[in-house]
Amino acid sequence: MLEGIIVKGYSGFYYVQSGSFLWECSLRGKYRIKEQSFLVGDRVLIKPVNESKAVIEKVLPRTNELIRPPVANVEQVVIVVSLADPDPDLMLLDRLLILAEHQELKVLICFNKADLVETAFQEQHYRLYEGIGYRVLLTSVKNMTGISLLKEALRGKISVMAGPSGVGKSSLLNAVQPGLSLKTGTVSQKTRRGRHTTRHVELLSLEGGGFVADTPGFSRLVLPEMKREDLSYYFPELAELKAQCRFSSCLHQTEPGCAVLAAKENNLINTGRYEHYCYLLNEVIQNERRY
Ligand SMILES: Nc1nc2c(ncn2[C@@H]2O[C@H](COP(=O)(O)OP(=O)(O)O)[C@@H](O)[C@H]2O)c(=O)[nH]1
Ligand SMILES: [Mg+2]
Ligand SMILES: [Zn+2]
Repeated sequence: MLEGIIVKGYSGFYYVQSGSFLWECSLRGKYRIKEQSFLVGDRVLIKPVNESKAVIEKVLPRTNELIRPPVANVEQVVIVVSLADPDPDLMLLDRLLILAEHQELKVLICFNKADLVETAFQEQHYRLYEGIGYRVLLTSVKNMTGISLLKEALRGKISVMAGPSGVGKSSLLNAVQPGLSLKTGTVSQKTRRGRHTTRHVELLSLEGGGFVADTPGFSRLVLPEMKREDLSYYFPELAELKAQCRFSSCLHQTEPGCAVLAAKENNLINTGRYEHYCYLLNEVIQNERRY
């Protein structure tokens, strides 16, 4: 038997990558009967029946399971933010960071289209998120900036791309591996809803080992269920200060003895990040009523 990874499912077959070979697989009878759901990303044991076809004999335990896109065993999310065209949406970035942390995924932030903006603007973004402790790359598909670092970061893992349409997710992957030939489009072409949506999730196999899904991750942006006191744990720079607040239930709004407010006064934390925290706190409080 061979071990491999399901890279796509298509009209009743599963395609399993094992080493450099792609097997067209059907399911063993017992799996068909149980209607066990298989996901792209599942590690499986297959038994070849001829030189190109095989049967899936066993699914190995999953480490996790993303819903959007439906992929198993995802280790990393690459959040792509364009520095221009479209303008960086840091509110969306901060939201995606929470969703990724909640799923316990490794995060890599790519500030893309660096070629379109001044160095100072690039560095401002880089320093802010790097300073908080995230892994950050400045990339440009046009100048090939940061592409080899991105390639390195994708190696050997199952990753998903996240970020809105038009930021350059597909372009970055094409730059990492030109053979992928993913469709890319101009921003204006993309505003037509559904134009580039793919129904089948596919994991792209990378030359150096590893897989990546170009299907945008986290298309549903609802924050995970949590208590209002817990939101600041998702903001590392606030989480660090929380223990110094007078009240353990401090929400860092107007409470006396709040270490976060003190740090804000002294410009030790970024105002934009703090504002996003306040905005999202409101959302968490609204959601509490629903659960
Ligand atoms: N100037 C510049 N344009 C880029 C860069 N990356 C992507 N683009 C352009 O941005 C548009 C959207 O790219 P695409 O990869 O389709 O974005 P996606 O929707 O996130 O997959 C395309 O016209 C790309 O050529 C970059 O680094 N610099
Ligand atoms: Mg794309
Ligand atoms: Zn506080």
